[in-house]
Amino acid sequence: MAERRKILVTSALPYANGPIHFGHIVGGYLPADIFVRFHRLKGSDVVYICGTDEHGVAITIAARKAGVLPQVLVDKYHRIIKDTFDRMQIRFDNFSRTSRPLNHELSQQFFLNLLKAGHISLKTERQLYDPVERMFLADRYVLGTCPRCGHGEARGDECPKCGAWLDALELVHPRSAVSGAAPEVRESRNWYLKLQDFQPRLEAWIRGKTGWKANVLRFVEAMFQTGLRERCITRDLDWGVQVPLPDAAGKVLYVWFDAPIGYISSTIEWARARGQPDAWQDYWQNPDCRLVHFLGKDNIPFHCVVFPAMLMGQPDPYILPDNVPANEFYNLQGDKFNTSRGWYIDFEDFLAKYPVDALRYALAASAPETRDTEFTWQDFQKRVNGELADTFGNLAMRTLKFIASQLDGRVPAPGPFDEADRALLERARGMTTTVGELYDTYRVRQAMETIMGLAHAANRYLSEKRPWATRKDDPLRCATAIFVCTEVLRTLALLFHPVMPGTTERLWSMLGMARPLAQQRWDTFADRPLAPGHAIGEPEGLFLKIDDETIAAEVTALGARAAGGDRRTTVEPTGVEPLRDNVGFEDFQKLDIRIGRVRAAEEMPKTKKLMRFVVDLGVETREIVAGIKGHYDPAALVGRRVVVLANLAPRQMMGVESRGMILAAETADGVPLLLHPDGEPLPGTPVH
Ligand code: B3M
Ligand code: ZN
Repeated sequence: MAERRKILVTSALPYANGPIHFGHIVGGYLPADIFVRFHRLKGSDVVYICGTDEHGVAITIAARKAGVLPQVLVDKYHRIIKDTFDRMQIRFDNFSRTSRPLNHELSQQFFLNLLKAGHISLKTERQLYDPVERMFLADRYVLGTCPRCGHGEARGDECPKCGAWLDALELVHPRSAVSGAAPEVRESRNWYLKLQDFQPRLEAWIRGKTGWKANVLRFVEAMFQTGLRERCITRDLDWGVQVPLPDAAGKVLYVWFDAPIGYISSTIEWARARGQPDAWQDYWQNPDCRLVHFLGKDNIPFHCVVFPAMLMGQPDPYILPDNVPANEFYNLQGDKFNTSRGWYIDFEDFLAKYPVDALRYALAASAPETRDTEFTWQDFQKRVNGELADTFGNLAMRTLKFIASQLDGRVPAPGPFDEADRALLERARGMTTTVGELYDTYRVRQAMETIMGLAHAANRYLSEKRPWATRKDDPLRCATAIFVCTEVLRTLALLFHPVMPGTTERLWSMLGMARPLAQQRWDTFADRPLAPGHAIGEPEGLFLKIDDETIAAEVTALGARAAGGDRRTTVEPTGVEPLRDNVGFEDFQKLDIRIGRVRAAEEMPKTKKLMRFVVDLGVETREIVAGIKGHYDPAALVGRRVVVLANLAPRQMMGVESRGMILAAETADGVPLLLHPDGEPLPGTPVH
């Protein structure tokens, strides 16, 4: 037997700086998961790799905003993001984190290899510098107008609108995202990757590709036209992968250097976990392996130019992607998804009310494969009611209930086929080829249309054949029609399986099948029709319809949330203690609670929890010790207002006299969340 085709599939590593939304899922994850599930049915040897991207300024800015250390932030969002993927039935073979030591080591090795081969140069060049915050402004720390498309919110390294890979110095009207100040230009010593060394090889490689999306090719060609040049691949930051050289203190690798290497380290992790530590090389270093990167269009330059160049510059023979099927953007009811503005749909919430397969289908059927598309509640309702329930579900119920009630629960033996019977049967049988081709070439939307078209045709056929009317007078005609419809249903289960795995397995067992659908073989499926006499299982509804009021309520709730009613909090409460006994107002009045302003904050040595503060209370400044170490970045707290119980009797804590208490909420898992007032009251302002 020929060796099973090896396929390595990756989905872009999401930044662990916030929750992911429908747009992420439909762009880089669901299409990949569908592709992987399809290829498992094909019998290919597929490995599906992902993980969180935990470095870079996307992380440090979010951590700073939340007032926590980057590590605390990425730990939290790694968990939350992974949970969303689980709920969405996106099944990676390994889900790693770029902050793991293995990824650090491998990234440093890649850097040293490129340096040794002469593809990296060290230069002192001009960089943007924030005079207020006294820091170099890398990447997202600087905003400005995109020199390519004129978008006003371009970042120092990329434009979220047109996807250009930028140099911060190219931005028109740059401003610091930290202080808002106009940056100065200062010299800094950094390492540059000489991309121009690879241009001829990259061009030859990409121009030899067939089947790539036009948007991806256009983008890359434009980069070639401009001409590839040296790009700075190190940053003055204290979060990330250290530059592995003796004279590089305070320098880390640019996040887009170590992030794609995360694909490789995640594959190594997978291989080690299976007890075959070298198995990753059978994919990454095997010229017969097909590598596919799924992602959104803003990640094109890094996957089609930068990472391939980094791979070409290694002494080991890495493979390059066979395809990079990048998707366009996905919006929500006419506007961009925006979690901080409340313009999003919470996965947990959504999936508590609607089945995951309905969402997977609706997303797949509206995926932004060739142009920007959007999720609307109305479209979701239409797809669930009109397509899943009334077309696919209806065919299943009409057919299976008929068999159960009229035919003793057994698939009937067909009589001779007429033209209509044969046409439908052949259409169904040919579908493993046509739909297989669509799945294999990343055209999921068209696959959904084609499969639903078959369900639709089968419903029409059933209405024309009217088996319930021919049952008595012409039982053979009745049997033939039911046989044909059962064959169509069996095929629909397979065709829809990559998109709706749970529902189709349910249908499969209603069809009375013993071995799971996931273990069927795509290529031989059409040659193994149901045997007459086969006993089916218990038919039950596949999809529930959603009524108009429910949809109207969802649309209203979305609007209300965006208007500020229900913002997502940073840390979810997980449990509450019972309320205590009442106290009199006089007792409450004894407490002197004031607004304080943090003048200084530092972590105390030799303790796990304590941080030492100097707090301005208006009338005086004093020292207070608080148990929040590890949860907040002390530097980010300076200047912040806090709420202080000012007349708590002084206490000695680790050698410091703490005078007062900084109030914080404490979550059930022990995370302290500092309180702060609305507005900016003066220090000393009383609280009651
Ligand atoms: N984290 C960008 C993004 O989430 C980035 C992808 C990395 S893939 C190696 O858009
Ligand atoms: Zn742009």
